[in-house]
Amino acid sequence: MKNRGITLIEVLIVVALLLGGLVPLVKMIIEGLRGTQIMGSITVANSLAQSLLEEIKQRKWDENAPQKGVYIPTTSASDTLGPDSGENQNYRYTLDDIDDYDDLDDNPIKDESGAVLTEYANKYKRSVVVEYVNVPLGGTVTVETGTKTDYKRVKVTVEIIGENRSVTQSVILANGTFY
Ligand SMILES: [Ca+2]
Ligand SMILES: [Ca+2]
Repeated sequence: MKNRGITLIEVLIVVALLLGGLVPLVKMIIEGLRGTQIMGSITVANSLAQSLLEEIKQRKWDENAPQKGVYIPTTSASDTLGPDSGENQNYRYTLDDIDDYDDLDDNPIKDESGAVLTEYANKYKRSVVVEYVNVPLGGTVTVETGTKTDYKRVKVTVEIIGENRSVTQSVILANGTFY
């Protein structure tokens, strides 16, 4: 029997089948890579949030506290949240208590000395909110706007620029607690 070889139609069918299988495969790979990239940026954002939170936890609870972890009555806590005289959020080494970080807008992201961390510039930005909260036993934490309480909540948000995503980490720190 004569070997008739492969016809053009057959070749085209094989090519079409290959392409048909390739397109979803390539799509899957691209989506996978994109997913990995998003997971990567969320991991970085979380570590940027974590490191700032750790830095803040090194500060004393209040401007009027003599040192970290020393109890002071609520009445003598400073009246306003935010940096105090001579302190500058662009140079975070000047911040000595946790609420000095309130309203911090860390964009571009900087280290404590104020040096821009270029690897994160235009990719991430950090912001902080510090507020007095009520922490009732077994109840829900509520924000206290009227007066001072013995609890400050520190919330660090890291936004991934261009991805419309952000991560937030927070901690509640109590007056006089060793942490
Ligand atoms: Ca201060
Ligand atoms: Ca302060």
